[in-house]
Amino acid sequence: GQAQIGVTGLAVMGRNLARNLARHGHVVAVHNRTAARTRQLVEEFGHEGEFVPAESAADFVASLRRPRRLVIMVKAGAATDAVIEEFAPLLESGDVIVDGGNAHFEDTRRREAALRERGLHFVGCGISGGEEGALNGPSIMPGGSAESYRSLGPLLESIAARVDGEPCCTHIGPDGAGHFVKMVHNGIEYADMQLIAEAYDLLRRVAGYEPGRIAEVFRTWNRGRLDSYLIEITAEVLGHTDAATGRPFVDVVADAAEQKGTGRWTVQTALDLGVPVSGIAEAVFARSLSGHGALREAAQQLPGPVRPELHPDDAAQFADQVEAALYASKIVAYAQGWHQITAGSAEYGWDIDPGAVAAIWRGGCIIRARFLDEIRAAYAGGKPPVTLLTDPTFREALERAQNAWRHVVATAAQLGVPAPGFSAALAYYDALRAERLPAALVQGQRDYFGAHTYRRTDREGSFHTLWGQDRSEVEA
Ligand code: 2AM
Repeated sequence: GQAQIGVTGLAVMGRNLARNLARHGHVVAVHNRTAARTRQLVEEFGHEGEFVPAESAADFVASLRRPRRLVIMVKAGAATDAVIEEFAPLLESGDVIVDGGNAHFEDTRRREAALRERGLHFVGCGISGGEEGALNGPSIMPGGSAESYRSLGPLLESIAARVDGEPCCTHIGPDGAGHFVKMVHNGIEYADMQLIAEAYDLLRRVAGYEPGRIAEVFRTWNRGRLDSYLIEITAEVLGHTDAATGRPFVDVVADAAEQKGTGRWTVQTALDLGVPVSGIAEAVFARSLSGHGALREAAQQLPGPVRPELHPDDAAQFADQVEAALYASKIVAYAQGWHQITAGSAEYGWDIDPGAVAAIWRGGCIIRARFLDEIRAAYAGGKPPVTLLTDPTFREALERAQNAWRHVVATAAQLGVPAPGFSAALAYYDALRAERLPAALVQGQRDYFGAHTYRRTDREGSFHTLWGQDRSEVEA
């Protein structure tokens, strides 16, 4: 076989990935269950590079140079298993199967273990950036063995987005590490989007700005430390006018946010790992709440604050405070996401380099931003920070944002504007800072009703108070 790599599953993502590979001078074998798609790809885009179309699985495999590198781009779940089972028997020891779909990392771990038994490398590979990214340079998060990366890495790096000349692709870690990190990326994306949406809501309902004005504010922010793809596209969406009605586009869109599930996975996994990702969780819950029409309808009659909604005397000053609150909350959300990455890495033995993850998210993906350079720098020193919050750069930003952050959250509460992302971020920050937490009281309650025992601050051991008797303490 002559092809350096093959792609099977030629819907938009697979097709664009194959075109990206071909445009970079690689000979790409292409295959699809329905052969019409394969023919169409070669007809439409054959001039972009060297494609080797195959109609049968056997021809497809035969067209690949060894060790064979075969990328599967089909729907996550049963389809992925079906395609793996179709191709695995045709492959030989040392060949590499790449799953470029949005698989759950536990599925990737299972598939990797099963294929390793059969002498095959299986690489669960997170690919971020959507259709456009797949074609012009995505952020790529491959898991799997180090050996597989030696053969696959250069190909993937050649088609990834580039920032300052560096490819946005690195070997994340063994088995499911790549899909895990991609999952957390999406969770952080949910949190970031929610925070930006709250900033918009506050500028509109508290500062009294119209969407077009807010678009301008966001464009200004995008020239500063908040510079990011998400702020950029938010300004575009807010500046857009609905052609049919002449009204701001954002006002004619139904306010029920949908989700495909990776944010939910992030939170479910965080619960299992015992990692408090409250910013991501609030973002997932906020989308969920928005879709509960009957619940929201029933709640329309509930009373709000007695105080009228006062516009601050100085709306411009409030806008600056929202910018600071957004930046501080964003630091918290990302700190939580990185906590989850390091916790997952420890739990599964992945040895993930947290700075490298920041580096490959600087380009190609939805959360790409200047901000990620700071996170990378925070992990570049000798000893990684326990939390990003205490990195000197972020610590200073949090210090400067203090008053504004608190004022914005307090104002939101007083005026009845929901800001779950901003509030949860601030609560997390204050809880971590607290010298003593009311968790001590919770332990007392648990010991009272369930004899769950507690530890003491002054002595080793587990203790139980005989609440129903003379309230003496016994060592458990
Ligand atoms: P199709 O064109 O034959 O439907 C996205 O759905 C892509 O995954 C499509 O290219 C689709 O092929 C492919 N796909 C979906 N389910 C599949 C399966 N069970 N086996 C093979 N390919 C599948």
